[in-house]
Amino acid sequence: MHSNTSVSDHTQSYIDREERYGAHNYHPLPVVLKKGEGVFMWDVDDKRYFDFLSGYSAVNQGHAHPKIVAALVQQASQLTLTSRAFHNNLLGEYEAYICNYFGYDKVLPMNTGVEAVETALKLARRWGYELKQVPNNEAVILVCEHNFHGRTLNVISFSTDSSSTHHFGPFMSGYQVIPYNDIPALAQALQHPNVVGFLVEPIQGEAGVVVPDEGYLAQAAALCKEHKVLFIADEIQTGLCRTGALLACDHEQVKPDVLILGKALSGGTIPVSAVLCNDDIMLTIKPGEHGSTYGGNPLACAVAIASLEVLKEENMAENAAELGAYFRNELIAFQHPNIVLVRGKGLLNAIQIQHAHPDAAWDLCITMMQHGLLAKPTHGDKIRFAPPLCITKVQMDEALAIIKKSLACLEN
Ligand code: IF1
Repeated sequence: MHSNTSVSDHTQSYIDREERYGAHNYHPLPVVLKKGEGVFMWDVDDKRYFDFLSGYSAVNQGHAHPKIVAALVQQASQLTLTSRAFHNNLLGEYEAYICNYFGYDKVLPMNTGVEAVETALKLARRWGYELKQVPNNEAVILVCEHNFHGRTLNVISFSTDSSSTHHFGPFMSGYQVIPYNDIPALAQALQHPNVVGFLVEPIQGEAGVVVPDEGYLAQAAALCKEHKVLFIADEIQTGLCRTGALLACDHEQVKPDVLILGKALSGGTIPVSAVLCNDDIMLTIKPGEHGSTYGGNPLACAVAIASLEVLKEENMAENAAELGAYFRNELIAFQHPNIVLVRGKGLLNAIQIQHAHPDAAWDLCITMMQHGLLAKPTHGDKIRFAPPLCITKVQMDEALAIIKKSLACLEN
């Protein structure tokens, strides 16, 4: 059953050096990549692969997008960092662009996704104390079971995944975990007067692309409004056209009180994240009370503007909706006995494998790798399929053929 994962000596030499000098905080597939372009990556032996992970939705625009790279290179030779001790000529342009793009009064620029999540949580608490008059240090933020919002100590404080929390305590208080996709549970939790926010992924990515029932987001947002609680959408993975709309919340016409973006905000070039909300929330943070060395740096501003422009210029939401539905329908119609579930929205999809062998999903990923497609299991038996949103129908058909051919490895 185990696929032969022998790799070339050349590839193995790279892997061995990482093993010797790098932290062992990941278990990557045995592939060493050196180049990316569009939906493809090439390894050190010049073998080509379809990228069906897209850097966990950071490379929505495709690898080495010419417009984004051009913006990066041009600005890199001009000015990369002033710090926020001084103004720069790009920050205001970027702030105006992204605020008008998503329809909010203001943006707080950060770098990684988890920094934006932390920023959103601080804003919710500050808003709670200063506008909702919650007693100091008693704010509660609701989060969902099986959430993934990043890996800082505060954010793992409300993780329900022991691999994220074991032996990292003690943890931050002020969070209440409720079941995902459960309106009665949310309604019950909102009775608590000190609740200031509800942090939610519109689709739970890491949990295995868990899509909530139709109407969940709209009902949750309405309940939050009714109880004067901020609806905080973590669209770091689901946003920026990945699910077939600009934001996953758009599928239900939900406008989050606080919108968190990251990953594809830079098209997979450098870490760029952002929190957007209106003045009543954003202006609760005063000068000197929050920030980051690289937050809003001119290089990030230039790259983010180009990355956002590309999404619209190349109709990536529409393409994700059309080819995502095609992908799911093709896999469902294939009716492979070991595929017990196909789910997702747009080009954020996953399959669930049922097989006597516990490593079946991993083995399938190894086989797909050997046939030229890269994807990775999540939570054991699920495999996420998330190609760049620039994928064409012809490329999708070639990728589907690889997936279908590789599934044969489960049959012996
Ligand atoms: C890793 C997971 C995905 C995210 C959502 C915040 C963040 C992420 C919804 C934090 C980041 C990344 C982290 C990356 C792998 C990947 C991931 F497997 F870890 F869980 F996508 F599902 N909110 N997700 O998905 O953003 O600080 O990383 O920029 O840790 O290996 P970040």
